[in-house]
Formats: sequence, structure tokens, C-alpha cells
Amino acid sequence: MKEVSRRKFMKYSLGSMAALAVGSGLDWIKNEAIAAPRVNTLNFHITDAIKDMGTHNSINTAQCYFWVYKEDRLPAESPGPTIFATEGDVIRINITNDLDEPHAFFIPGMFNSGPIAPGQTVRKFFTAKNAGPHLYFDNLNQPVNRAMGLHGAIIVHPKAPAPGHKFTPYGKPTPAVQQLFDDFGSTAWWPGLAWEQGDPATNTPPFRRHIWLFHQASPTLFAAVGNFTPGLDFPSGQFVQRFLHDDFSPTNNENIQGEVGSDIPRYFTISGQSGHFSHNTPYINPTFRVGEPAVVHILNAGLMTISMHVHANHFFVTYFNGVVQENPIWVDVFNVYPMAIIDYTLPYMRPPDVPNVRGIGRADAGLPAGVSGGTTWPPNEEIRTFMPGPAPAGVTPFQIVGNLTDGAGNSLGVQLSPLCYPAHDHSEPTQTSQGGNYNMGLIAGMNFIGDRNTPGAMNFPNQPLIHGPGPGSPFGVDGLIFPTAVQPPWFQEG
Ligand SMILES: [Cu+2]
Repeated sequence: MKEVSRRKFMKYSLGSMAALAVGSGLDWIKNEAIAAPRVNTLNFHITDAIKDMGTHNSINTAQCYFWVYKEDRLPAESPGPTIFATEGDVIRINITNDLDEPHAFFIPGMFNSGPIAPGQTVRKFFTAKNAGPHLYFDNLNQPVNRAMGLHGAIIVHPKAPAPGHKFTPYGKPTPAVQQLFDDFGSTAWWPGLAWEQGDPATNTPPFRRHIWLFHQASPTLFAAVGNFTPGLDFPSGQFVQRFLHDDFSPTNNENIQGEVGSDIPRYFTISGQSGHFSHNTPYINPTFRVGEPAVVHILNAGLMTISMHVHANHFFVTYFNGVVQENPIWVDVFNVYPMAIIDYTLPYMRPPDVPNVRGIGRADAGLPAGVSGGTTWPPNEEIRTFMPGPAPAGVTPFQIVGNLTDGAGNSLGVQLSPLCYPAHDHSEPTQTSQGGNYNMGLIAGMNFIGDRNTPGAMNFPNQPLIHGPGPGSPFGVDGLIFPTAVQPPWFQEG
């Protein structure tokens, strides 16, 4: 095994679910509003860490060495913490480089720290602008420093919508995107809530948004970078070649545990998580009702192309690499190239795969004369399925029953609800954890917990999912930063 110079240097290790407290959706910002810190100044250290990948257990460890932006008040993690700001905010930032070669903090079009020497601290400020999603990253020795984990998302919210219009996620929306967000909640074809509109009665937050920040990790290559001659940059050409094209035969590449293997990435992450840990995490997966439109900010900090595909709803591509779209196409899969930033705007309409006598996505009605059976929306077939056993005849929808009981006569029947649809990468043969099974790789979802446009179906029964972590949740309350002492105008407490 090679000498591991950086391991003496390393200050942080990650191994618990609490390390997930870096991702965010506005839903849990709202839920955790009282405890969430709003800070004047970001205090970042550029340092390194060992992260548990994929398994999150101590028996079958799957660890990887990373470089991270660590905020003083938050756990070490890659990606770094999501920063929420409002257009025009002045953000103070102190950045200390604890590693032994120059590093930087860069937001295209917004801020550039310039090279920060080992041991040096820079104190700067910048103004949040260009409302929309942005990547922050280390732009030195590209793409090595960024790919080693030095990246994160900054979401700039517009100060106000144009007069007479509703909020969009952008400062200067195109007419088509403005029309879409104006239509949400106020037209016959998009009934329900506007994007800017919440509903305390259903615990629905306003400004529903999630962040899917993509990255790929190579335990052997990252260890090689960590072990490289202190003070020298790892050759970027060699890094890219090994990352994308190394063969799968065993080589002398070693990870931090001394295991050998290919330098091809083994871990494909969404906001730092894979598989079960991305698919069942409230801050990654939108979980709303029909009529509660939501935005997913897609950012690819890695070196491989992702084609994230969402079941249940087509999404509008409203933003592409800094450009609000003139013509927001409505698609179910869209390529996300390295460094691409794309917004998927989910209308949260009825999943059209649930059939309906009036047509896909339309309001339901009784069946035509002479046709037997029942209506199909609310999704009776799905949520009237009881395990164990069928519901007795005559049972109304949304009533938990079963044909088995416990000793006290209580039913054991459980309805299958809510409706959970997957979202996954359409280039899955390579984009998976150690190959061959996207359930261990890039998997997220889109969940429906009710329908606010259908009487009696506001809340589907038996919901195991929640909008976000509650008090005492292992996800913690520290996963977001408002870099201003002033509560943003778009922030509302329910
Ligand atoms: Cu699929």
C-alpha cells in the first residue's frame, strides 16, 4: 500500500445520516424555519474528509476520500452546503485553505476568490445576482479540484415578480416561462396552487423546490490525488483519462482501504447520496399533491453525462445553463452534460398512466351507460389495494380495512399509498454504483400524497412519507444557510 500522506492531514470523517444535512428543499426550510440558522457570513474551510458511500454501515464499508467545502457550523460533506440568497443580498465569505496546494471558490458571473494559498484565509464579499440556480466550485486545476468534491449549489431567489405577475425562480423570466408560472393555480388546465403559494392547512410550503446535484466518485483515483506530492497539482489530463477511460482489470490503483480496482467511478450521487439513500430522502424527492407544482434544480458537477428521466409527469425545461427558456419544452428525459444547470419544472398534474374515462389527465366522470366498472381517479385501483388481502365488498375508498385481524380484532390490512414514481438516469448501464443496477445508483423519485383538485382526495391514505424532516430528525436543522441577517421576502413561515 502506498504511503498516505494526506491521512495525517485529514480532519473529518463522515459516517452518519447527520451528514445529509446539506441538501435542501424549501419544504423543509419552512418546516425547520424556527431552528434554521440565517447567517451574515459564510465561513468556509477547504479541507478533506472520508465519506461513507452507498451503504452507510460499518460492516460493509464503502468509503471514498474527498476534498470538501466545510462551513464552520455544518458537518463536512460533498457537495458543500446549499446556499440560499435573495437577489441583491450582499454575502460575506471567509475562506480558509487547509489543504497543501492552492484552491479557490468560484461562482461564474458572480464571484471569484482567486487562488488561496495553503494556510491562507481570504475575507471577501459579493452580491447575489442572476436569480436562478448556480454552481459554486474550485476552478483551479480544472476539472480535478471540482471533481474531488469542491462544489455546491447556490440558489438566488428573485427579489420580486414583475408587477401583475407571479413569482418564477428567475429575475428575468421569458414571456413563456412567466405565463407558465402565472397559469399555475389560476387556469382550468393547471388548477391548484401557484408555485409561490403554500397552504398551511395541508402543510404545503410555497416555492416548492428541490436540488439534484450530480457527481461521480472514484475511490481509487481520489485516493491517488490525496496521496500526490504535497504542494503540486495532480495532472488534470491524467485525471480525466483515468476517470473516464480506465479499464476494469485489477490494477495497482488503491482506495484508502488498500483495495485495488479500476479508476472508473463507482459511485454516482444525487446531492451526495445514491440508491436507497437518494430515493427515500425527503430533501431530494418532491412529495406533493396534484395541483402543487414544484421546481427541481438539476446541476451536474461531475464529468459524466446524466439523462435524468422522471416518471409520472413530463417536466418543463424552464432554464438551461443560465438562460431562461424562450420555449420551455415539455419532456420526460433531458441530457445533463458536465457542468450543465437545468431546471425541471414539474406541473404535478395527475400521472397520465392512471387511465381515465375522459382522457389522460382530465377530470373524471362516471362511466358511459352500459360500461361496467368504476371510475379510475382518484387512483382507486392503486390505493384500494390492501395488503394483506382484499378489502371486503362495499368498503368505500380511503378506508383502511383488511381481511386479517390481530388478536384484538384490529385489521392488519394496509393500503398501498402514496403513489411513488421513480426518477432515474437513462444512461444507467454506466451510471451506477459499481455497475449494472441503477437501484444502487442514480435513483430519485416523484411522489404524490393527494390531489387538491378532486373532492375527498386531498390526502391519500396511509402516507409513510413526510414533506421534510421533523423536529429531532437525523437530517438535522442545520442544512441551509441564509447568508443574510434579513429574512428573505420570499421566505414565509406557515
Ligand atoms: Cu424509467
